[in-house]
This record gives sequence, structure tokens and C-alpha cells, in this order.
Amino acid sequence: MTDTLTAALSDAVGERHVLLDDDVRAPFEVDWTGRYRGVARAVVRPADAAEVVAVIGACRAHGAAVVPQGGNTGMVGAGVPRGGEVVLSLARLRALGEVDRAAAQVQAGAGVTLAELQASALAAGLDAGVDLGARDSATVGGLAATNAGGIRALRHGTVRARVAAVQAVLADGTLVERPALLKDNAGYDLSSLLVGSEGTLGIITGVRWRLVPLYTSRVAALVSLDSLQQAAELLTAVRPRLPSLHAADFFVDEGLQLVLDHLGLPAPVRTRSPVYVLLECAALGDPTEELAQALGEAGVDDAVVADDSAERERLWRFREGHTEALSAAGVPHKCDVGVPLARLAEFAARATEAVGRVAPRARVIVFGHLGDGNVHVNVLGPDPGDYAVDEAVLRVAAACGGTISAEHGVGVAKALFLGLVRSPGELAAMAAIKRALDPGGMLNPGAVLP
Ligand code: FAD
Ligand code: 2HG
Ligand code: ZN
Repeated sequence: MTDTLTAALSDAVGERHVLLDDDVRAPFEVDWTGRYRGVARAVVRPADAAEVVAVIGACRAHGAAVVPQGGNTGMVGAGVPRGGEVVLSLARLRALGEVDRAAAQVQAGAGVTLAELQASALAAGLDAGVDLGARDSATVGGLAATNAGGIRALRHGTVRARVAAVQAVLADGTLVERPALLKDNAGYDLSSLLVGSEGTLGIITGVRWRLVPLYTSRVAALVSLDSLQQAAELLTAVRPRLPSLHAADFFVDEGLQLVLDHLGLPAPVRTRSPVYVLLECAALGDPTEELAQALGEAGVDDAVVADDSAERERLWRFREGHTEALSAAGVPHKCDVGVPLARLAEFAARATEAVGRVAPRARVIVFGHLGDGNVHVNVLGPDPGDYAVDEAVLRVAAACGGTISAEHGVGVAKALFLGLVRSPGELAAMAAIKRALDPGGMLNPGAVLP
């Protein structure tokens, strides 16, 4: 069986792009966090959409399940095999078209990295409208498949808002593609359905990406606060006064200390505080005065302000360094949740308490995208295979009127908990969509739907 599948995959993409040796497959078999791993039957690396069609045909003919993979920076374990699937790496689909400045769009292959997309937009005087710490590895296909958020979602929305059209291969081998028209109401929007489907409904081979204006003047401010409640109040006060607000993230002192230790950096402020908020404004004209005034009116008299790019990047290192610093300290349980901003402080207190009840020695570190009510609860200590702390945190998020996944997706990490925030009717509708598009359950089995 494996031999005929291997031969069919080799026919589809060429023998050298079917990876079979243990050590060559290894990096595709474990996720970025180190929490999820499994053995792949093979890793296959097509070069274009036609080869993806051929790979899907070969897998269907041999009854092989497929796990799509882009940059493998996902946080919910759904880009790596659970056991015996074919890993379909889209990393070689790297065609990047010329930016259409009139439409402010660019066609990008699934394997183009976010950093490459950002550079091409910048060269055309535009902006990709999305940014996140994994920019050098995360791919256009993965970003669309997870409907990634990141630090600019506050201003430009999640990746869904950036997708004008998706090109994809369905489980039956059909290649679907829409023209990128601003207005196109001719039937169901398959592109939108595929965004956020985490590889369970189709293989994204390319995206027509909507770009946004490039705001050349930027300023950031790091504000020290006493509590998460104050952080929420600060955002509520400044947001209406800051049309240029571009990002509003937060972290706490315990997380900052981890980052400082890991990166060997000096502290950004002389006196430690329980909570820090990092605001960034971007506009065509200098937004420094606008930011200073809004902070002053909100009662903030002391902030570290950075307007040149090196200094701004330095401030962002303290925030973006969290993921790396946490992984250096252990294998974190990642609970990416969303809650109404007004309940942020309540959520953090209740989630920490709930973790304490099931894992008294665990460390809980929260940070995230304040403007989106998006909290990254990271728990260090419990075994990777133990889901008690994950369940405890997700239950509190649901009880606070929030969601169990704000931006990372459901994957395999949260599939069992989807019922906390989705009604039986919604789950049945999702299962019906899955059955209609993938009746054999070939695409990313075990992800999203339990
Ligand atoms: P992968 O990890 O390879 O795959 C992710 C999921 O998409 C899997 O289910 C996979 O099967 C599916 N998939 C991948 N490619 C395709 C395709 N072409 N067709 C169909 N399905 C596909 N995420 C955020 O939302 N916001 C952040 O701020 C953020 N910051 C991060 C910072 C760091 C340091 C790291 C490591 C991760 C961060 N992430 C963040 C998570 C991650 O980068 C995103 O989820 C990203 O969208 C994943 O892209 P990828 O190419 O690595 O996808
Ligand atoms: C971020 O915002 C990412 O930095 C990763 O979404 C979050 O590491 C995490 O938990
Ligand atoms: Zn995030």
C-alpha cells in the first residue's frame, strides 16, 4: 500500500519532493511549541496548484489522510501529523505576483511568507495590513487557513479582511478560483468559507491579498500600569481620541522578566509595574502629538515613547519576545482566548485561580492584544498531554462571554472543547459542511471538529 502511494506521489511531484527518511521528515512532524507530534507516512512538497491536484488525487485513490502544512508556526497542533497521514507542505508554492497598485492587491502563492508579502507591498508603497511575530516563517496559506490576527487586527481586521479571493484544491481534486472583484455576490462565498477552516475543507494554493495604505509616520508608547483593569480603562479612554491607533498590546511583569532573562535585555522602565501596555499609532503625518495628548487626557504622565524605528522595534521585542521566552522555559499550554474588554481583569483573575485548582504548581502568564480582548494565557508546568489546565482556562473564557479561540484556531488542541462556545445546532451545521466538502474525512482529520 505505502509503496504504491509513494510511487503515485512521486509521479505527482517528482521523487525528490517525497520525503520518506525519518530524519528528513522530522522537522515536519513536530509543531513549533513542541507539544504536538506524530509520524507522517510521507512528506510531499508540490511546486504548484496542478501538482497539489495530483497529490490530492493520489491520496484519495490510496485512502490516505492529508495534513496541510505551511510554515509550521501554528499554535494548536493541526499542522503536524497525528499518526500515519501524508503531510502536504505548501512551502514551495512561492509565486508572488506584481502588486496591482490600482486595486491595491497582490496574488501570492500559499508558500509565500508574511515577511516576503510585507516587503513586496512596501516596495509598491502599500502595506500588507497584517503583522505578527512569526512573520519570517508563517505563510500566506497558513495565515488564511487560520484566519490569523496579530498586532494590526485592531486597525485592519484579521486575515479574512485581507483575502479578496482564494485559490484552492478541494478534497475531490477540484481546483476552485474566483476573480478578485470587490463586489461578487454570485452565490456562496467559498473563499470566505476556506478562510479559518484550518486545512479541513480544502488546500489553499494561493490568495489574492488586499493591501492597505502605508502609514509612514509611527510612534509607540509603553505605559506602566497597576492592573489589567487600568489597562482596559486606558484603552477605553484613548481609543476614541486616536484615529491613528495601530496596535494596543499588553503584558505583565512576570512575562517581562522571562523575556529579559531569556534575551539578556535591560528593563525598558526604571520601576517595575504589574502591567504594561504598548500602544502604536501610525499615520501619514506625525501622530506623536495626537498620542501624547490622548495619553495626557487619560491621566498618563509617564510613558516610554519611541518614534524612530530602531527604538520602536526595541519596545516591541519586550512584547514579541514572550513566545520564544516561554518556550525556552518549558513546553507551554497555550490558551488563546477572547473576552469582552470590560471583563479582561475578571477573566485573568478567574483563569489563574482555576488553573491553581487543577495544577497548584503551574505558572500562568498572560499577555496579548488588548484592543481585541485577545488574551494569550500560557501555562507552564503540566505535562503536554494533560488537558486539565486547558479545559479550566477555556471554561472561564466561555463563562466570561468570550471565545475559546481568538486567533490561533481550534486545531486539535481545542476540538474537544468547541461545544463550550458553539451550540449543538452550529456544530451540526459545521459537520454538515465538512461532510459535503470532504465526505471521506481525508483533509486534516481530528482538527476543528472532534
Ligand atoms: P501552519 O502552522 O503550517 O498551519 C496552521 C494551520 O493551517 C494547520 O491547521 C494547517 O493544516 C493549515 N494550513 C497551513 N497551510 C495551509 C494551506 N495552504 N491550505 C490549507 N490549510 C493550511 N497567530 C496569530 O493569529 N497572531 C499572532 O500574533 C501570532 N503570533 C505568533 C508569533 C510566533 C512567534 C509564533 C511562532 C506563532 C504566532 N502565531 C500568531 C501563530 C501562527 O503564526 C499563525 O497561526 C499562522 O497563521 C500559521 O501560519 P503557518 O504558515 O505557519 O501555518
Ligand atoms: C502573539 O501574539 C502570538 O505573540 C503568540 O499570538 C501567542 O505565544 C503565544 O501564546
Ligand atoms: Zn497573538
